[in-house]
Amino acid sequence: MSRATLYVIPGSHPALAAREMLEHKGIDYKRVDLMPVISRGLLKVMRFPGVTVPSLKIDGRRITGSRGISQALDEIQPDPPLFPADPARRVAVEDAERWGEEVLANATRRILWNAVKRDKAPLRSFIGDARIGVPHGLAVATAAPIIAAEVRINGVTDEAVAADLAAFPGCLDRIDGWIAEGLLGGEAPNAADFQIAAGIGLAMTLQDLRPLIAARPTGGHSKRFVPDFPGDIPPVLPAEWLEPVRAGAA
Ligand SMILES: N[C@@H](CCC(=O)N[C@@H](CS)C(=O)NCC(=O)O)C(=O)O
Repeated sequence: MSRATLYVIPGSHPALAAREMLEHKGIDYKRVDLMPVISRGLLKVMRFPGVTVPSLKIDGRRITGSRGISQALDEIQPDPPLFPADPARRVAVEDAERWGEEVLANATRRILWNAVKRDKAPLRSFIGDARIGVPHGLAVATAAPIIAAEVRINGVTDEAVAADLAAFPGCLDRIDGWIAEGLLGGEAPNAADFQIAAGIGLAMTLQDLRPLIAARPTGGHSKRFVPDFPGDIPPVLPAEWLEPVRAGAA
């Protein structure tokens, strides 16, 4: 039996993908909740190869990154698999998973921090039952330096986020297409299902975006693979940024 500890930040989408993958595999694990930014120093001290969450310690191995985790989980416990046995289908799932991480998850992370920069109060709704070492209200009240650091670390400029939103309808079309062709949303979940469902789950925490996503196959897909995504952000993004999303969803 594998012994696993998963390091997460409450509401982190790749961390939620990792949690769902561990649960899908039936691997027992301990979850450790970290505060953003502070997480970096702790993961470094613990000698992980990177400073982001999710980071997983399992069977003496230390892995940082949701895609490294999905690969390692299949090595450690092949059943049920996260990648198809057929080589061509495996490549297709790996490509979709990589897009989910490099394009979708980065865009939704930038959108999230831009919204939180405008109003930090909704951060509290992301913490849920997490044990972060300080009272949740205090964590939110003192979050300004953490938000400023995340904005810097993740390149959260207004220009980048306006561009992310302009590209977002294309992301939704791409995911709906993959669902229609059966690459995503099949009977047997794959690593791309979890990665992409989590990225969309984060986008759906924004009331600005939720109704536009919920009406599409990708909304149902996200709810199926990451059902308990925490967080709720009332409308906060500039109306002109949302125009392309509304037009693309119509
Ligand atoms: N591409 C990485 C993303 C890692 C990442 O940026 N994680 C964020 C949370 S979503 C994090 O650790 N943020 C805290 C920080 O960088 O200070 C993955 O899929 O694991």
